[in-house]
Amino acid sequence: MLRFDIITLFPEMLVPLYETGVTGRAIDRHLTMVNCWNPRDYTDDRHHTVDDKSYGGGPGMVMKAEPLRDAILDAQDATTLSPSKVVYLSPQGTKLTQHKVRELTLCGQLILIAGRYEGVDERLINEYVDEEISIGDYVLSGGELAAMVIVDAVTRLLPGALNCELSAVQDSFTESLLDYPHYTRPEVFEGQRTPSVLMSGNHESIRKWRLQQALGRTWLRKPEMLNNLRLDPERQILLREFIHAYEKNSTNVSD
Ligand code: 9D3
Repeated sequence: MLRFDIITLFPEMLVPLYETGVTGRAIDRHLTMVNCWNPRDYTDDRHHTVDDKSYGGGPGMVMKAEPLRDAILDAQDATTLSPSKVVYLSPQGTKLTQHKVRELTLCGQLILIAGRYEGVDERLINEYVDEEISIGDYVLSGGELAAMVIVDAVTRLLPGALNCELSAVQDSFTESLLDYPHYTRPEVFEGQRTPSVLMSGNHESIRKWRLQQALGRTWLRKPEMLNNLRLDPERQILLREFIHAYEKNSTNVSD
């Protein structure tokens, strides 16, 4: 069982995660649990203050450390599942990768802190946060969507979470390539035919074609991914063939 405890001022944002798709089913199947903790419930002043002005001045508010700390401590006290890891979602974090997602599946409890405003008091991070993670180089208005990204990406790797186990695992090699193109009925859409090999029923030709497409698209769109791979002879030949055909086609006749 992997338990997600999300610390957020906007717990309503997380509702679709419980109710929908892979993440919802994983809860039904007791593979995961998702709980929200609202820092506002850990305030005792009349206005339930969770933020304050930044020391030193400047625009924007900062999330106060004490309500966040008390929410973290309650989340930790709510379970014996281990190991427990505290992740702060922030634009300053290490960029999330599939490697990191795999690593997070080994946790018993993941406490995800979704910040709002300019961020949280640095001392809360120093004392309570194990990892700071960003989901990419663009600006969100808070950490909730990033927390949902982590819950989704981690959950689908848990054994039994997907209906079709094969599409998650694949082999470790195809996982490091881009996907091949997919087609379904009708056979012709707005004049575009489905590649005939996919209609041939020849499973070996189809396997080769898909592997070649995966290699070729990786070469075209994310060539740096190929640098870290050792291609076996079959894959070398398929890729060479793809590059040859590509270069023949993209050479203008008037050149
Ligand atoms: C425009 C405000 N920025 C001033 C330089 C700082 C800023 C503070 C808080 C920018 C974004 C946010 C809110 N973002 C997140 O909480 C966040 C996030 C993101 O914005 N991008 C990628 N990953 C993440 S994880 C959490």
